[in-house]
Amino acid sequence: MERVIIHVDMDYFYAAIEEREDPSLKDKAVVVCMYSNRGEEGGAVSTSNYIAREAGIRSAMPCKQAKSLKPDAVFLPVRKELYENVSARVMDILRSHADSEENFENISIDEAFLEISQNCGRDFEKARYIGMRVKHDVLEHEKLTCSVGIGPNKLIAKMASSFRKPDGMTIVKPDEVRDFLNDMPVNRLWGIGKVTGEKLKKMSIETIGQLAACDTQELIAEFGKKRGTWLKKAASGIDESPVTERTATDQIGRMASLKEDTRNDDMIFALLDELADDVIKKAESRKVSFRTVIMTVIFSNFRMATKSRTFSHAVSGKDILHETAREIMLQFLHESNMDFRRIGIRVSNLQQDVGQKSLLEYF
Ligand code: DCP
Ligand code: MG
Ligand code: MG
Repeated sequence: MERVIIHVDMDYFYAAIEEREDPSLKDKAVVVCMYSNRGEEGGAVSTSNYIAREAGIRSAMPCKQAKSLKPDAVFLPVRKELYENVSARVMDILRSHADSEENFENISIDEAFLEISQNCGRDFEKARYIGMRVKHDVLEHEKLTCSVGIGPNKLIAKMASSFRKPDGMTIVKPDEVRDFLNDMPVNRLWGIGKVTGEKLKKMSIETIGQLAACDTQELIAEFGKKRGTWLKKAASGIDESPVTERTATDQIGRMASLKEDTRNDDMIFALLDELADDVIKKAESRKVSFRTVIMTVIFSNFRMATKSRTFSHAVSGKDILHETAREIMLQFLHESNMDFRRIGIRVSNLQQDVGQKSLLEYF
């Protein structure tokens, strides 16, 4: 069955956030630096805005070198926590456009895949509209631009999002995949690094089209079975990997949208109980108890709020989670008069339950 997948990558993410926070930076070259413990001299460039990139400044370049390329650029230290908070809010906006919770995959601080096959009825014109909505929502709520790629799989969507940057959107329909890839340099294929790129060059394979035309056996002989087969497939634009949320291993959580934006207690608590039940089931199957309950709500204006409660000891079971979740939810309801859009519940500070047998062994 054909799929439709969106990849979103934020534009010059850290530097864009700094520009947003301080509008006086707008027309200046901005370089965000990760300073090492040797101070300003030893740092490397995390990212820079597009004005700075015009001067040749690139990520991972020594800050010293960046300074010599553009002495009048504004150099700022990385503020990771701020960027992580912005990222979490952006991800919530993006997630709300995916077919469902499970059809969303956050792959880095500024990137995510969304499967939208159902939402667009597998129609790439409707997908274009969803892509525009995504860009619009991110800009409206976070004052940041992003670039969007839409394709029949993750590989193509990912390569499409970097095709036009910043603030771009590139759609590659299934029958356009071949042309899209054909003349691209082989090292632009997502997943090909320096080493593979150089090996291919030695084999006189310069473009993705040439790689796709290679004999699979020849590639297997050079790169091994797994890698060789992957190269052939990827160069042909084939990628079957699913879009799936990677949940943190130290947390168990569920989040879902309400049927409509609402403050209705019955609707909110019904969903909350359902989510809590799922969380408990997962915790029980992993045989863990938890000490912390965290609740996240997203309001109708996409603002996000989080509250948590930590117990002095590990707890488990449905009753305590339901009770805690309801208490926290009541606080949210008291503190705001906004409608709720999504609610999430997760447990952390997990502890492996000690079974009977191991208890005996322990003593
Ligand atoms: N980053 C970093 N060090 C790197 C690369 C990236 O610290 N070597 C950080 C800073 C970036 C963020 O990760 O803002 C996202 O990385 P991207 O590769 O998506 O780069 P940008 O978002 O900055 O720019 P672009 O507009 O090219 O996506
Ligand atoms: Mg980016
Ligand atoms: Mg990125």
